[in-house]
Amino acid sequence: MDFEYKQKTNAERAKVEDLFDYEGCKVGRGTYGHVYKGKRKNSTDGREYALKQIEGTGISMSACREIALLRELKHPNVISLQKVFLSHTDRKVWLLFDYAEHDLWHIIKFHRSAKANKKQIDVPKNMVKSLLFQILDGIHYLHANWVLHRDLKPANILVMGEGEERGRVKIADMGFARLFNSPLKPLADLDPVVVTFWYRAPELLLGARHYTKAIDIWAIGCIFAELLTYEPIFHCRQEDIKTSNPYHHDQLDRIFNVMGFPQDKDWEDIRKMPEHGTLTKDFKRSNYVNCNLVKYMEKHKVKPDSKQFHLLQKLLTMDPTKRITSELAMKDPYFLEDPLPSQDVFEGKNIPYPKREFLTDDDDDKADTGASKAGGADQSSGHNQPPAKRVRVMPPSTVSSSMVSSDYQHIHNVQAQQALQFSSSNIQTSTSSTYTSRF
Ligand code: 0SQ
Repeated sequence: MDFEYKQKTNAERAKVEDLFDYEGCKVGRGTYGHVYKGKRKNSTDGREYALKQIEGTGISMSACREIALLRELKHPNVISLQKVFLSHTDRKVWLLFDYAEHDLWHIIKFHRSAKANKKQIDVPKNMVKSLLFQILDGIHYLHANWVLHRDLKPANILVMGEGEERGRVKIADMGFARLFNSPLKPLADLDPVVVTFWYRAPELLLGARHYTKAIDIWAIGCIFAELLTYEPIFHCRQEDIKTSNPYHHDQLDRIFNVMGFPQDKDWEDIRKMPEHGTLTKDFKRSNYVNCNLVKYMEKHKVKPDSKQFHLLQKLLTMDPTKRITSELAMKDPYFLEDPLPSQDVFEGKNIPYPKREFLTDDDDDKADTGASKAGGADQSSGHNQPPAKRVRVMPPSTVSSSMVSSDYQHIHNVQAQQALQFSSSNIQTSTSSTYTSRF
């Protein structure tokens, strides 16, 4: 390439380190990369940004996919990609997002500790309703555009702090799921990592071969229950995953202990599930006769005749074909009853949750042993996220053998390549069309 032209484009190219202050402000680290809280240099507006430095170098397949996907999406309740920076000196890819100070993992943890310490925290009256409505709104948008999340859990539900979008939910994916982009892909060749299946739908645990919208809806039901009780509804001992088998006996046992064992009439096609044979061999219906969601929620002071309980039941329906859709859930009587959901989930009240802590390199090392301070094992609560062994620091992340259908995956890979080759309005570079080959 023409040397002068290269010099000119190099000089013109905006560099993340020239535009943002972020040194010493790492707020997250995981297999997906590092996330920093940053502010624009030479700006007095005080606006905060999240800068994600993608793990590895160059435009990897997953970087490609993330950029291609996010640049197509625009919804107030879905994380929004502002810009991409390609750093030519170290071949790093940086993604710029608006900064979300909170997430449901930290919010729930805060309330659980307060409850354990008998500390009274005032929660805005309709906060749970507003959170749920906005989660459904974001997921409805994704589902309408045939994007499945595949790893919904409290750590992936961000909430904006003070600022223009105060108290607004942003659905994100902080990472990991896409490392394993098929539920059938063997995990056996990986280091054993401790993972949670708390948000996994029963059909996945019984060997369902494809991710579906209904699987995301089950996870939303789990999150809703956790917001109402501050306890993960399907809490289960975490396992060291050494096998690709989707069947997890203890996790299914926990689901049946809360929900009861499904009647044949409630889930007719359960017989067609790949792991149905194992299920009938391992489980006895009679062990769960006294188990049901009414009892479980009553124990947690949620009335079975309330609208919130009825919606929870529709979200946590065992048969995926009978589970409510996001569209119908948003029209549920729960959301029509006073108090109505609001845009600012904090309703203008004081936000009691602490800001994210900055991580040090020391914390990075500790992440390898699960002793991180930012979202690592929460020893006090007894509801730890997995002691992260090379899994995550903050927020905690789980391994989820996730996927969309393989067709979708393929389309996305092709689109991702094309998008990066022929784009792009928001990729901060002057010679974008040649980046994939040269970077
Ligand atoms: O939140 C992110 N940083 N990324 C993100 C958000 C989402 C949806 C909420 C739209 C599903 N997906 N991703 C994403 C993360 C990693 C990869 C490789 C691809 C997409």
